[in-house]
Amino acid sequence: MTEHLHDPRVLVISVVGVQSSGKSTLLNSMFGLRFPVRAGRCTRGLFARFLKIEENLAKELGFKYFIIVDTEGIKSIDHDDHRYDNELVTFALSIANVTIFNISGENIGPDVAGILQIAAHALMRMKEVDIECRCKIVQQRVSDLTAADRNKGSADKIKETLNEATKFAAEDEGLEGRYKEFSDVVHLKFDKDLQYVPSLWTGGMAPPNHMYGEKVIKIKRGLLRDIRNKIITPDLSLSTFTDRVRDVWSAVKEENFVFNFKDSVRAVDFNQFCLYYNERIVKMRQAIMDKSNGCLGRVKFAVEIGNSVELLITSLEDEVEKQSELLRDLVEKYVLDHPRRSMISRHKRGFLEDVHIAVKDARQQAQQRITEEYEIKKLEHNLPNLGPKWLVRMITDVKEVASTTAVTKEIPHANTFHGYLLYTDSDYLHGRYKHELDVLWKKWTREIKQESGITQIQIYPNISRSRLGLKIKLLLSKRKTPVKEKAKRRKMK
Ligand SMILES: Nc1nc2c(ncn2[C@@H]2O[C@H](COP(=O)(O)OP(=O)(O)OP(=O)(O)O)[C@@H](O)[C@H]2O)c(=O)[nH]1
Ligand SMILES: [Mg+2]
Repeated sequence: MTEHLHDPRVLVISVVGVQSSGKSTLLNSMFGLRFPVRAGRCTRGLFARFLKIEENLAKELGFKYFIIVDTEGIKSIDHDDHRYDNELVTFALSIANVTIFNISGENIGPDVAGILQIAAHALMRMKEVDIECRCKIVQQRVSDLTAADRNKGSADKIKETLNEATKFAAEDEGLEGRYKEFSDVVHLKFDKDLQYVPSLWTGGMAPPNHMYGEKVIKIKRGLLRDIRNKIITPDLSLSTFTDRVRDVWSAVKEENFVFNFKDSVRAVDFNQFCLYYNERIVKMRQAIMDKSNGCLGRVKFAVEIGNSVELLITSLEDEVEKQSELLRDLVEKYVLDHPRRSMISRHKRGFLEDVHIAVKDARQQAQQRITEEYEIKKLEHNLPNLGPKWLVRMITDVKEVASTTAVTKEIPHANTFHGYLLYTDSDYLHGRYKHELDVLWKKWTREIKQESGITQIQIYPNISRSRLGLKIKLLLSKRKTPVKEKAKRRKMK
């Protein structure tokens, strides 16, 4: 079709609203269409009609086709999860140049306001990729046309709620400078874009209300006026519309976070809970690390008097227990003191489960640090007598491997022990040289274990080899006669 019609420009109009609020009837009356209409749940999913504009009008407007999108009614009993509604509304808003919010009855209920809020939140993110949206609110089945005055108060309330929600969402997105009101996210002017339509059926055997048709025509004229005045512009061609549908659909599907919440206030509340919790986790980690630093200071002494590493770690356990309890209490208190306690308490269980995992993780890290230090100190303690001989051995071994694998030219210091320490943990090494060094490492640790008599020593795979190697080197070089002293002795001779 795109090819056949030479990829024409299109203007997309969508409608959203509660189930059976008369969306399809409104579009049918406005554009002479035949979207199915029925009492009870009728439209399912989204339907689009491609509509050719009469030639003279097309010339005047500057484009030839409308795409009219009718959507499934929100708040249907088939979808008790708000996620479906949120996705549907955001999708309909994002693919259209203008979206009609169809409201049945005198007021926008909290449910519909919630959907509008979540749409604002998501659209704020979509605006980052330049998706703009315009919005009209059609309030149907209001008792008579003077309702406009009566509804002024309710319109102000709606506006206030939406602006409040926008502020929340903007703060959460870190965009408070850019979005202050709902109309900053979705183009909507309350004085012009909020329209009232009387009921089509006045009841019983009464004929259709002619005022309905007149009012609908008036709304349609307003739409066309906005198009003529370039307030609403057809910025998409048929092919870019198809692309937009695809892009927006994946964006909507990826927006898991926001859509899982009924409205943006809830999303913001949850975010703040996360922030608070994460700050506490950092503090917990710090406290356990501080405690493990204390243990590290006692490692040397523990090795000298022959205490086991397990004994050393016991003192860490008290702190871990203390921190775990503290965190759990803080989560409980946060929920208890929260102004929307019943809502936020739903997340409590998840956070409490997470406390367990986070504490376990911090404990494991601390234990590992202590064990690593313990092994090194034990090695130092048992190694002194092996000194000079081992340094010479290691240097000779490394040189030999470097020369046989011919890497001396490619890798700086490859044939020195220093080079070995420098590169042994890095990804820089590969091929045969790396393999030979791995073999060497195993041989050295095995033989050091044998010679030092430390049969129980466990070289943990995650102990950094260069760290252990460096320790060995320092230890061995300490045993060597210092250069200055050598020179002194030579002089004396
Ligand atoms: N009383 C009254 N009934 C209306 C009005 N507009 C539509 N209806 C009736 O309400 C029923 C539902 O109308 P639809 O246009 O199918 O409503 P919808 O919002 O498209 O419904 P879903 O697609 O199921 O969400 C139909 O029986 C219509 O005849 C109205 O202004 N007043
Ligand atoms: Mg319908």
